[in-house]
Amino acid sequence: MARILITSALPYINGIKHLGNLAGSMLPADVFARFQRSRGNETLYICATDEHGTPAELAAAAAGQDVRTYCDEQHVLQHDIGRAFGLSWDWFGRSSNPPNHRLTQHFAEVLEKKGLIEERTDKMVYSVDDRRFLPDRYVEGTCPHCGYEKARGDQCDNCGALLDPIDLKNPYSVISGSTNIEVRDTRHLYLLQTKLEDRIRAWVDARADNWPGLTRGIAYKHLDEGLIDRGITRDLEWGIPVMKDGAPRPGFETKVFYVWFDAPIEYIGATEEWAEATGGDWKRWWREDAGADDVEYVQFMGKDNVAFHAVTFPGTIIGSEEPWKHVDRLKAFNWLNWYGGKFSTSSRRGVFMDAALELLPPDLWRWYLTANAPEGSDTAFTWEQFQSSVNRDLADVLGNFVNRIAKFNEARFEGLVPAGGEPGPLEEKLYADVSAQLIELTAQMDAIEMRKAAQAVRALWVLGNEYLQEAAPWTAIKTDRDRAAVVVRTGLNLAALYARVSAPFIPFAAEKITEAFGEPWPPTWPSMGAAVELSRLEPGRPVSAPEVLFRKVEDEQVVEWTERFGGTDQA
Ligand code: B3M
Ligand code: ZN
Repeated sequence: MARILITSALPYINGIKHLGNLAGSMLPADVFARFQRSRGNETLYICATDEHGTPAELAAAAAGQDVRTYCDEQHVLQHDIGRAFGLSWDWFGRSSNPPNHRLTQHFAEVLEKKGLIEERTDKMVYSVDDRRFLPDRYVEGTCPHCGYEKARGDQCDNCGALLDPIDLKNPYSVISGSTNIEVRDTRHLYLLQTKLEDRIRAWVDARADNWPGLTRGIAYKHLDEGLIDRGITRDLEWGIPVMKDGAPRPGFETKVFYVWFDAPIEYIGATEEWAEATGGDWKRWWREDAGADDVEYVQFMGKDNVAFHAVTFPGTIIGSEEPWKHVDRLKAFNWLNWYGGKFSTSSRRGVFMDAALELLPPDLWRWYLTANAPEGSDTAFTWEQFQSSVNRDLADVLGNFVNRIAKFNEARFEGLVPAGGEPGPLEEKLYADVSAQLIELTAQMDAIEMRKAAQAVRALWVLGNEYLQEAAPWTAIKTDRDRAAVVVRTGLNLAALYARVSAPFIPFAAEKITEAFGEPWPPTWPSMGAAVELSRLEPGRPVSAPEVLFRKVEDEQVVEWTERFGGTDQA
């Protein structure tokens, strides 16, 4: 039994996430976690809200709330909506909780002892009208790299470059819109990444062969551009206080750690929260001197987060020279776009997780977003594609199969798994085809190739439909009841198998099938031997037809939602 630690990028606290956020981190991490658990691997899936920095302060101000109250409320909302989507986090923590405070302060202290942190006076953007410094997202302007006019102080959303606010051309305050901006001196802690550069590169070299091309490319792009010493404190009130020898650090009383310094540390902090709540042992997952050396650690994130996970956070850990668990595999995703443009949190463009669940059950979203995951390139959500994908795959192929075979069994075999007859050539062929697809599916799941894995699941569903069509139990029953019994028994076993392999993708429907068939939940992943897996249900076991598994998305709904959500190609 292996031990698998899984984290997905921590969603910012600034409001319910859109489908693009879900598709590029939390959902694929959940699919992978469910797969690993069903294989019997000891699995820990950790996530949390990322509650510090300018995103939190700006959103709280916009909501007219103090930051703490805002974060308290939004954390609960994000937790509940994630659960409603079936996200099977073992823990959903908060970066503002005490473990992250302790750990972040610990890392800073150790890094300073190793000579990797330095106080520097540096130039920062200051808004004269707002009478304050404008860190990160408090300032916007034109990107010096690509000319995009709404680049944020910390990062350009257009070209992905990490920015320093003073690099922006034509800067303006996000608080007041004022362009009365000066560059003033302020004192901050700097992490000396220039001293770490060689060690980080060696670390990347040692594992990047195992990373997908997208991750590897971004990691080396950043390394090749050359690392710079990075400010890890900010002139903000909300965040983790900067300490020295157990007291506020002189000169830093009104400053806190930079959100991107503390956020990845919350992966560890949230595991500590989990341990406190459940009696688990967090060090077994995170400290190589406490058993974590045999953990496989897999991270999920959107491509804009890769540099922080592949270069800067490893730098924090490497610099500490402490035996922390490092990431083994980094799975990154491109953008899910909304038609021709981007989803946007600030302008509420696209469908958000709460609205999605008001429209349709979670499995439909989960299936579409996994089967069409933005893996190889950016992909666009359109209602038309969504409708055809879920209607065809879920309703026509899977739903129809399960319903048809279970109903037929109720009509002709009193709803009991039929006895009698021996498998023949059609079944032998089916076993061979199903075994091949099970091998393919398991390999793609292992490789975290979400689209290919979904394709393999769909191929298994199609095999069942083809089999039923050819074996035609409704004809056989007229002349050869034993033959019909073999086909129905095989069909029911296929349906039960579908529940097991589909559960990571569509857990709600899978559970309904499982229940109707009297199978155990949570499910176990099948072996690759279809002959055995398709002879599991013992004759005489009662099985019922689950209620409608998937309702079709109607044309009128597509028209209505296109109108309501502004689905157009105009960005
Ligand atoms: N909250 C950024 C994002 O959602 C950030 C991820 C933190 S992971 C440690 O894009
Ligand atoms: Zn840019």
